[in-house]
Amino acid sequence: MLIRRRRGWELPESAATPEHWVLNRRALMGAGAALLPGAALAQRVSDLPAGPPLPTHARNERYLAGRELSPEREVTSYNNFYEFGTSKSIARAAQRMPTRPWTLKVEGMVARPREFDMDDLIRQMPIEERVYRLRCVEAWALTAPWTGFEMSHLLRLVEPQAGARYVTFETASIPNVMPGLRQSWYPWPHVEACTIEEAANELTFLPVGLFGRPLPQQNGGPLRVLFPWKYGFKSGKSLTRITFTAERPRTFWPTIQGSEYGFWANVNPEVPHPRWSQATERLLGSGERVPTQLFNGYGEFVAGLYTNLGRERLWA
Ligand SMILES: Nc1nc2c(c(=O)[nH]1)N[C@H]1C(S)=C(S)[C@@H](COP(=O)(O)O)O[C@H]1N2
Ligand SMILES: [Mo]
Repeated sequence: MLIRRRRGWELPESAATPEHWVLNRRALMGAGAALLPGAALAQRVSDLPAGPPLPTHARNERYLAGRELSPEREVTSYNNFYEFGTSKSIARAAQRMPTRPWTLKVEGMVARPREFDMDDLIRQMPIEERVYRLRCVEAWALTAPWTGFEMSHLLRLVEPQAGARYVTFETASIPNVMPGLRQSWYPWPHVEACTIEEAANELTFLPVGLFGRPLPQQNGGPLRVLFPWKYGFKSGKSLTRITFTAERPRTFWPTIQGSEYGFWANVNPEVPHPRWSQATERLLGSGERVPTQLFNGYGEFVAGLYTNLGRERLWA
């Protein structure tokens, strides 16, 4: 049992990109289709359904990734989403999850608790595109354009109470489409959390789109959260509830393996995972190894959040 539940995390390097996609991509390039994004999209080689284009939203140039975008195909086919299984190839299974109607509950210590219909929420929020890097604790990383809205806008709508100190993000539990929920040794539902200050930070983003299309289920559609300066396991997918509390909640990964995964999970190349180094990361697509940066390179935005927390285990 122990081996089983650890398996996904013990394969950080071995679960390579499926070879047939690499081959197919070469064939596509050979046909000259990769020159035009539109042409490439029209000739998608995989039978994984992709959504229609979203309306165009301006890219916010304040957040520069300093890296090329990862290939869309890799980002949408190499995923961690344990509700659908512990392999990286859960995309097809995830796409069986219906994303409409979809309700997001925002509750707990807020002046205005709300139940948002997904499409109403999107209409009320200022939507923009941001290119963010995402660094998995397993040492693979991606760079992608996400369409969505800043968490701070949602905070303004629901008005957290003065005593609210933590924000919990809960993923949908839909047993008939999520085979992973039958793995009862996991503490479902997936909940991860942050402090109210982290939630209000300008980087905390709620994507509803990816590469200019509705956010695919395998990447957390229809709505997820992104903390680009934290290890990826903090960025919960397919959210149905956001709860404000005074106490720090018990969250998913620290419950499973508290010695390896903590509450804060800020990226730090100098603090190794107990079973591997975090000094470098492997880029999805090219497979290139590059140095990992403190706070995943977002220190200018977030380092100030942690100056008075010296006693906390900030890096795991
Ligand atoms: N509900 C849920 N959210 C999740 C996960 C998960 O298993 N379940 N995996 C996390 C991990 S470990 C990572 S690295 C990222 C991966 O996001 P991506 O598949 O969009 O790249 O999602 C995070 N969010
Ligand atoms: Mo991860």
